[in-house]
Amino acid sequence: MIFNVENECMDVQARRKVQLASLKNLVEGLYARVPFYRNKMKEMGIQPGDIHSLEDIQKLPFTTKDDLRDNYPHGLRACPADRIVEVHMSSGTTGKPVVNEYTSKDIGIWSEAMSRTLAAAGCTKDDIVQNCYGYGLFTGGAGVHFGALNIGAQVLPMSSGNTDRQLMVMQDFGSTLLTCTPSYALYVAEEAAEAGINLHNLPLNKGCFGAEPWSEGMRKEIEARYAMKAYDIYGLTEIIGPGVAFECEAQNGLHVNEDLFYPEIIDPATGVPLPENQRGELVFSTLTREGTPLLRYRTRDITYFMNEPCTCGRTTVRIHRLLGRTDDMLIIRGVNVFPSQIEHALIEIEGTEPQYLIVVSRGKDHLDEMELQVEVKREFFSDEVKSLEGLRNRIETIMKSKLQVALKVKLVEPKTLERSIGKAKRVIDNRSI
Ligand code: DLL
Repeated sequence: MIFNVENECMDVQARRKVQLASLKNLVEGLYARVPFYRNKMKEMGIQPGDIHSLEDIQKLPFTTKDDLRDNYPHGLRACPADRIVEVHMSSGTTGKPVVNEYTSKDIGIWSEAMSRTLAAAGCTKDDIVQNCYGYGLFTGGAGVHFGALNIGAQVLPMSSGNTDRQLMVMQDFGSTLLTCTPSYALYVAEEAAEAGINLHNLPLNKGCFGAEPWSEGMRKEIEARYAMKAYDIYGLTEIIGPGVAFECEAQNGLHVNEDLFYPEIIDPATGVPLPENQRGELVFSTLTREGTPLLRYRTRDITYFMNEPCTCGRTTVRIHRLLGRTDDMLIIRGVNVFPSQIEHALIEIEGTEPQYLIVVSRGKDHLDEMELQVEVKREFFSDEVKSLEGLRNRIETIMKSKLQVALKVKLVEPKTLERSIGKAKRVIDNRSI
């Protein structure tokens, strides 16, 4: 189902006109209201009046995750504080999170973007949406919630975890649409099998999965276990949350909500935009946002544009399912984790050396597991077992609170982790998606 035929199926040239008008408006607003952007544009010798075509976007500055960190918490806000009605955050590269501040118009944009996303998976007002994305600072729970309400569907705001209860509700309330990370979907399916629940007999028939990389193989597995259609949905906190791009029934690339979020794919080394079918880094400008609008935000996600017309009738450009990242960000159970966050935290923990190795694997239950091997200072290592145990527990507790996801700590003797003469290898990722 197409939620907004007028916008999603608009003539491409007509859409470009709308995008250009929005881009000009965005640039004028940022120049007038956000000193960070005004200064950047002045440094580059550009004024809002210099934007005459969509191609002129190339004259404008990029925004990076570091820019967001440097302007934490409110430096990129483009409206008075009293117009902000909601805030979401996700992990930054160090201690400071990445912040998105929404006005009520922004929440409307998000609802629209997520309505299109859910509708493309077949969601109507008759659906019962079991929303197992986390509610809280994470955008997954709220994003699906707003979209489903806007469609008029019924939402079960489950949040993540507590799998027994998920299964109980799924059966007793007749959920028809499941939303969670793809790895959690597989875990729930496995628990169902263990509990003797035949998912094929339930009304559940579709799911919207994202927030972490997954493969065609994983899709097939989920579709078979649940007897459902599984759709890929993409988004990021900085831009809006989920709802940036989504699959339709063709399941062949993700349609970008490009009247709302203007996409570019650039060569990450040179910043030069790449043509269709060439892999590069995805960049977004928020065309209509008010709270924290962003210009040319570098997502560090790698994909390519698929421009050939889609059988569904939407005319929006598609991106291939995500192919990786340009940085070292890990996604553990849907939570973004940067090795640099771990490093930062370790430096402050007495008794440890700043030598560590992160080993990520996917457990038998399909959920991610993260082990942190940490070198212990020599004087600590000779200590009694009890104090080593204490150190291990302390690191696990600190990491859980800093990263928002649990890991297992393995303490190792000084000088046992391999040293490298070049770039240190801090992560071994044994997951095959
Ligand atoms: O993960 C928003 C979201 C919630 C998307 C629910 C989909 C469903 P962040 O926590 O800011 O936001 O993480 C954003 O997650 O830059 C990608 O690297 C990765 N990611 C998100 N969706 C997908 C996907 C949410 N479908 C980061 N496939 C992004 C692969 C994804 N990676």
